[in-house]
Amino acid sequence: MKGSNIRNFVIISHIDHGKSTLADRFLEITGAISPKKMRPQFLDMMDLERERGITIKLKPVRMEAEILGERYILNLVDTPGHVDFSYEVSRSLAAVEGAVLLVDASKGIQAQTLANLDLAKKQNLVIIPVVNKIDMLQADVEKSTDELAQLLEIEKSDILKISGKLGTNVAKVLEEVAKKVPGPLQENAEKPFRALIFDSEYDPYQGVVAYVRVIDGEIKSGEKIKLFAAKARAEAKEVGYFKPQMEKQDKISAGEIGYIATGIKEPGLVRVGDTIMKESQSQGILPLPGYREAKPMVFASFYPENPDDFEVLKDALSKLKLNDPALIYEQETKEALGRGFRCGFLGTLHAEIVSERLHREFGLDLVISTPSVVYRIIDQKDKESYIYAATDWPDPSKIKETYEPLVSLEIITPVEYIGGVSDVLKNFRVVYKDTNYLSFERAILIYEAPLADIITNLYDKLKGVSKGYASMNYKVLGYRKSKLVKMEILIAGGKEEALSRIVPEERAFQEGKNLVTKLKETLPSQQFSVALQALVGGKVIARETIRAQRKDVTGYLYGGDYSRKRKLLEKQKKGKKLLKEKGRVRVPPKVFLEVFRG
Ligand SMILES: Nc1nc2c(ncn2[C@@H]2O[C@H](COP(=O)(O)OP(=O)(O)OP(=O)(O)O)[C@@H](O)[C@H]2O)c(=O)[nH]1
Ligand SMILES: [Mg+2]
Repeated sequence: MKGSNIRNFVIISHIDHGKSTLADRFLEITGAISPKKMRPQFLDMMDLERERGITIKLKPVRMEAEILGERYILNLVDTPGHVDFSYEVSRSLAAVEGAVLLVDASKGIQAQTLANLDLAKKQNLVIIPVVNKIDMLQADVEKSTDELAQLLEIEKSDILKISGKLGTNVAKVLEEVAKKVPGPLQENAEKPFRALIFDSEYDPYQGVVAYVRVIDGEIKSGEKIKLFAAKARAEAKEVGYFKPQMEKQDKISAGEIGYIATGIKEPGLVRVGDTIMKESQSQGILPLPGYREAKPMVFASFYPENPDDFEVLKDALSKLKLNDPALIYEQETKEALGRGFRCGFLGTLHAEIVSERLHREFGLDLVISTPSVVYRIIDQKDKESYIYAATDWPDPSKIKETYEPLVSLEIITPVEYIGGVSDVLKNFRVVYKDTNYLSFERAILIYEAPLADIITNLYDKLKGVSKGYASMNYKVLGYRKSKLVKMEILIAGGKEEALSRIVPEERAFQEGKNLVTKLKETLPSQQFSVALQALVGGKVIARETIRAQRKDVTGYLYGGDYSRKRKLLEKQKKGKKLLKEKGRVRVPPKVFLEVFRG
């Protein structure tokens, strides 16, 4: 039973602890990327990732290096740190044998350090603990090393101290990977071909391209394949490695990470977690374990601004899902909005990224309903139903009881910020439960909270009061009875169904006021004044007015020309009349998510 010289590993950490930067150094050391082509966070290739400075997609790359006198093939998967993209992490973990666990020495252990470590342990991965950013002025290397040693129950001397930015000790990380991460068993090369799909994307020429970890056997370009769960047959039109760009090979073999272009044009047939086999060897072959499906926490409906784009949206969602399997969607029709899709996301950043990708990659402008959690309702006839969008909220006279999802919220913070964190939480409906300590200086505060409260802007607020040190994680506990009402928004007298939301009754006034104020700030002003109203049960609970932009209409005309001026004012009047007839001000797509963020 000899292990091969292949090492498959991921880098995991809390957001921003330096995974992609460390990957840069690996790419340099191994010569995978030439110095001329290098740029910071090289593997963050999407424009959105570069603009926001965060990783959104997992990214595999194959490198080769001589380490301690031996030649190794290193298959690295860089993962995102933001909690909304944790499904990318869990899929990556199933494709590898080891994980480099990074901790930023200026921040210490944070919430997703713990969450991602848990995921890696469940997969029985070898963990290589590393304290990063030791070059920083604010770094407390000793403290971070202590915390990590305690957490993993290991000696402090087993923890590497590096600077991914400067390259300090980075080569040692690769040595540890070579020494400690087991190589895939060579005997698997003799078995019938099996590969796990851990990601995919759509290519207009190649069809669906499956990202795979080959478990057994090998496959060559041109061979016939079978997808186990989908029961689909196809041909491996091309196979190859990620360098990190796709590079064609004659074959890919047991233990390796690579891709198989399937030529399949129907996106739904290729699912992550499915097993690819060879058609000629599929008799009696068992599928690989696959993944748990992602469990969406937040729902929002997407409607094309132009109803004619419905089919484009449908096609776009199916292609995007290949590359973002945490996204789920289902067709729906609403009287006020037309045909669209109810979409499920892992969090609000995920919702935002999906809408942005639909816009950038598929040219779609969308009306997006206010993201919402799933509510449970018992009606007067004792019938239970689940509500995914405020638009589906029944008439109050039909409702007997309302319930909302409750979570256990864990906030990790240095003790000096406990006061600030508590102040922030006063504005949220949380109940304090317990405090644990990671070390003398760092506490884990545990609360119970409604999911709806924590998915909006709690995270940003915590960051704000703690200089970025506090972090949070949550687990859904179940449903809790709660008095909830539907709030509706009228813009210039017209109901804007997509902006309706469910709010706790005791907070309706405050929420109404916040919402119309936010709308006033974000809606572009019109040539006429626009009334903004929030209603609960048909009663106005808050109002604001966006003043007309009257001056602007004629402002650019110099003095005298009265007739032209009059014409413009006439036009303005017409606008007002049109508005009265249509009863609608156009809400630009961006406003929906901006208003939600609060
Ligand atoms: N001083 C210093 N800064 C670093 C180091 N490593 C990373 N950074 C900085 O930390 C920030 C985040 O780095 P990334 O490599 O994008 O972090 P990441 O873990 O990949 O982030 P996500 O993928 O979004 O979770 C960037 O501004 C980096 O320049 C380091 O060793 N020293
Ligand atoms: Mg990254």
